[in-house]
Amino acid sequence: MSYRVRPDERPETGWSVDAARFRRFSAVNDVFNRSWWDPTVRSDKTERFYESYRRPLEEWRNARGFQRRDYALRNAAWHGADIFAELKEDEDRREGFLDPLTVLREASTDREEFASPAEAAREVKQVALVLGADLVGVAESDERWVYSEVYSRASDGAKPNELDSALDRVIVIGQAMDPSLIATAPSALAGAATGLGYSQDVIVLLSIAQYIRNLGYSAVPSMNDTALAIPYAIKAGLGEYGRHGLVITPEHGANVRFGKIFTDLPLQVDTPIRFGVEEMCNVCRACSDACPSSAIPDGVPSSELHNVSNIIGVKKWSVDGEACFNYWAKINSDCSVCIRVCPYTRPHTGVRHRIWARLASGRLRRLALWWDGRDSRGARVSSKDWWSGSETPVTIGPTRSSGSPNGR
Ligand code: B12
Repeated sequence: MSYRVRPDERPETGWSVDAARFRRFSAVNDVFNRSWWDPTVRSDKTERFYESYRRPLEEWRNARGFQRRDYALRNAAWHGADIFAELKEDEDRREGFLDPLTVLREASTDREEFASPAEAAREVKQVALVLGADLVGVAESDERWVYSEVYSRASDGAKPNELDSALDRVIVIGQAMDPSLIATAPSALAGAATGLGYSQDVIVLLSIAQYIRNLGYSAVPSMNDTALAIPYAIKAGLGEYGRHGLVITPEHGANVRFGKIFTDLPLQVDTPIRFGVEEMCNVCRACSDACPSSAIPDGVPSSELHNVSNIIGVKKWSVDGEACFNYWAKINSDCSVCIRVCPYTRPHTGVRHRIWARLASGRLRRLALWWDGRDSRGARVSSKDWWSGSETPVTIGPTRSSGSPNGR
């Protein structure tokens, strides 16, 4: 990584929240939950989409990347996360997706003391990296990003969000996704990168939470449930917000998933970072041009809503979740085209990358984009090439805890 990474000194990292209009988001309104209760989103196609994750499709699409072995791999990659999600469904819990993970031993009754919050944060980050996180940072808990209520499949409506507000620190972890799979998006094969990310996340989050509990503190591991990952990842110094509505990290670009652990262990928090992403997204339209469902805005940040699946009162680039998810239902898999084409999704090693990164985080960013265009970087890789082994699965790049910009 050779971006010019610097602390973001702007209040709220430059994103404007209109306090008078702002309303916390109810998870009942995210587009996945709406696809259960809202007839304007639910359809035969969305049912079939979910079904394709549970049992083999009877008819395979005759398109590369959407054949039997692609779905076989995708669903195998999801298997670990699925086990935890389904474990307590009879208690109306879908752990990791609608409810926090709870497969943990009790916390120890006596507390380990740390010399300082800085020392505690250093140690927890070291532990997080050794337990399998690729990136880790710490943020202060912020009620605005905690769901006002969560979704209950049993009642097909809202239930209270039980997160304890005394847990005032959030450890955010990043898990890089396999770039060789993402390069084939859109495809069921690329969906394996998503599934793997979640399956790995579950184990890493549970292990870090158990470590903290063994020291006598509370720790609630959370994946997609409970709170919005993106504002927390930004606050924890893991990356900057991009036009595609995703966090772009200096190590893996947007090709990364986030999990979080809420804790009362006193930890020093990290500072948000800047490395030219906002300026780059102002001149780049790679994601909005390539998005198959035209769900990504090509204009300036705005607080206008596409539909009830957007949070109210935040001026930002916002994706049309209905359009995005409709496309998933059409192709029977999730889509990662915006990640594939994003200029920050690239091998983060070697001299060429270092030069590119310097250009991208400075005034010559347009030259960096031109260079990418000339090299056709971000072009879709055929799943046939992936299966033939000519696209070797790439090992994941550098790791970092916030506050140590050069990695471990
Ligand atoms: C629901 C959801 C979706 C839905 C629908 C979103 C919706 N509006 O309903 C859809 C189908 C669009 C979707 C698609 C994808 N998603 Co998604 N999604 C989520 C999920 C589970 C909940 C987010 C939510 O509640 N959104 C509803 C409202 C709040 O949406 P919104 O107003 O448009 O706000 C979005 C952003 O603007 C941002 N945001 C919200 N508040 C604020 C405030 C500030 C100040 C800022 C700067 C940003 C910000 O977060 C929201 C993300 O949807 C999160 C996990 C989580 N708990 O955060 C993952 C998550 C955001 N998705 C993720 C990913 C990777 C994807 C996909 C690439 C698919 C894939 N392969 O996994 C695509 C990308 C599409 C895109 N360009 O956004 C990652 C993002 C990682 C990253 N690098 O940033 C997350 C964090 C999951 C994870 N475990 O890592 N997703």
